[in-house]
Amino acid sequence: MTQRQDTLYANPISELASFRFDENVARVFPDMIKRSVPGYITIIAMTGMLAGKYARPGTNCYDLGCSLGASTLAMRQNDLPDGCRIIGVDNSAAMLERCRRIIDTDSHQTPVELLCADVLDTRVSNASVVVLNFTLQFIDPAARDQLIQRIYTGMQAGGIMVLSEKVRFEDPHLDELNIELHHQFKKANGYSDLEIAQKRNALEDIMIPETLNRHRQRIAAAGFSSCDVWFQCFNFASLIALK
Ligand code: GEK
Repeated sequence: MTQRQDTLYANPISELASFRFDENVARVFPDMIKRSVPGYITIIAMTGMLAGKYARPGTNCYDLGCSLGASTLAMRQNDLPDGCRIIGVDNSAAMLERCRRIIDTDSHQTPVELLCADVLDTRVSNASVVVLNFTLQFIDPAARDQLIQRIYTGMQAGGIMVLSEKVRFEDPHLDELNIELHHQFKKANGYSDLEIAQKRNALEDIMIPETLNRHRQRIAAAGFSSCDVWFQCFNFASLIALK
């Protein structure tokens, strides 16, 4: 599938609507996420490696908010044990339709099931691996505790959850600094000041980052036995939590 450049916010938009994961976004998504999220490539590749280590025979590996299936493919390409099944979930039909076509071009063996559904309505069961790569930040904060609790309940002992997020810093000075560094990262990747500002405004009400402490506290409250950050670049971090 051809990869197109993200120019969605390149021209001035008089009435800026909230960001939506529609066909326009799905079409440019690989370029958008690589140029916008520091460490994205590393996080996806290591998600696959972690799944290779923690997936158990006969269990489910979930990719919640799978978009075009980058984490699903990274897991699948790590030769998961016999009887494993990957379940990718996304509530954007445009994303999922493209995801299906991409997965169809991959010849690895692990079965992949793709569900067009809200992760808040998705049953998690018999899971040895659960991945939320940059998805929780789009979920209503009031629903996040319960989602993580349900994930924990649906996991096997010894299983792993990978949670990657844009984060906020408690110290306002550090928060500002990291926002600025992230914008510099985007500029270095070819986004203009206008593109950065318009995208930021479009995301304002639908992407709500939390502090690492808030994530840690929620993960501990759900019952996970341990949790820590394994990757961070500026205000983007990835945590692993073990049941
Ligand atoms: C990757 N993990 O490439 N239910 C299901 N899906 C949702 C929901 C929801 N309630 N809310 C948002 N999404 C991917 C990247 S992108 C991150 C994930 C980003 C989906 C939404 O449709 C989108 O595809 C994805 O979560 C977030 O590693 O764009 O910054």
